Amino acid sequence: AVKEWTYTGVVGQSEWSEVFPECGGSGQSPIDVDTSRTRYDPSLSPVQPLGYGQYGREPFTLSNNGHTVEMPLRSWMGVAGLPWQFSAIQLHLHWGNGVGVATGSEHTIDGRSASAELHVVHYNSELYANMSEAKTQANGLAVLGVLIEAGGETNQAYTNIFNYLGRIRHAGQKVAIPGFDVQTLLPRDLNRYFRYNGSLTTPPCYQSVLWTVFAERVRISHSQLLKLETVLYSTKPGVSQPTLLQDNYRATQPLNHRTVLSSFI
Ligand code: SG4
Ligand code: ZN
Repeated sequence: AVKEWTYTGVVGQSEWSEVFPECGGSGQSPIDVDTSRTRYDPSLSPVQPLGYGQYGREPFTLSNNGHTVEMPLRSWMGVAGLPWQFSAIQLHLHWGNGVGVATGSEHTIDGRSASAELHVVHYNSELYANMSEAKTQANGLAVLGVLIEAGGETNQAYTNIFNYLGRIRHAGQKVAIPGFDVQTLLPRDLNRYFRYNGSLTTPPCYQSVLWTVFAERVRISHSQLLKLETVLYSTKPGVSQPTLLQDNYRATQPLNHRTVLSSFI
């Protein structure tokens, strides 16, 4: 059976490791990237999304899984510029609660949070047959992380997702949405990023992820952020007290023995 977990409450994140031992490991994610301690690695080449723009006529499926809004990607989408070939699996977001200070991202840079964070999850298709085989293995997964700030104009790329959040307000709901160029969700500059070995940021917290966190942030408008933060519920349809799906980000974890590499000076 799948064990349940939440971000707060009885089995909140400080208790994850009691049920999911890997969550107490020494190489966990997310982390704070302390830019005074990153190491420039000239061998880190630009990240190259493969086929993100070839969405064709096929719709994507957007779902509320109770922990996030998630969108499976096509099997032929992938990413190059990493030490192995990785195939895309899905993307999802993390965010805050619409009140007070700008929190919501999982990674922080020099102690500062962004308002939200996009994750594009890939598996190592050179070494492993599929996602379930890869997700427990070192370098089995590669996640691209994009910090999202609020302010300014409507971001049309994110509208492709946010327009449909009202159709999947409750956990377990799905909606088909028109295909769009997934690369438009990423920052323009894919040359500058931080790279480190970490984990899934949710249980079971497998330490299998080669993380790429882009230095450039993307912007969405304040009203787009507010929509993301207030439209979805973590509860199933029909419950008497629906709970908003908010603050679905994990606290930063100790870096311990690890070094964060940067692709730029
Ligand atoms: C979200 O909960 C996704 O819905 C999960 O996807 C994902 O787990 C999990 O986040 C952890 O991913 O990039 N934040 S993260 O480290 O991709 C996996 C599913 O459960 C295994 C399908
Ligand atoms: Zn994530």
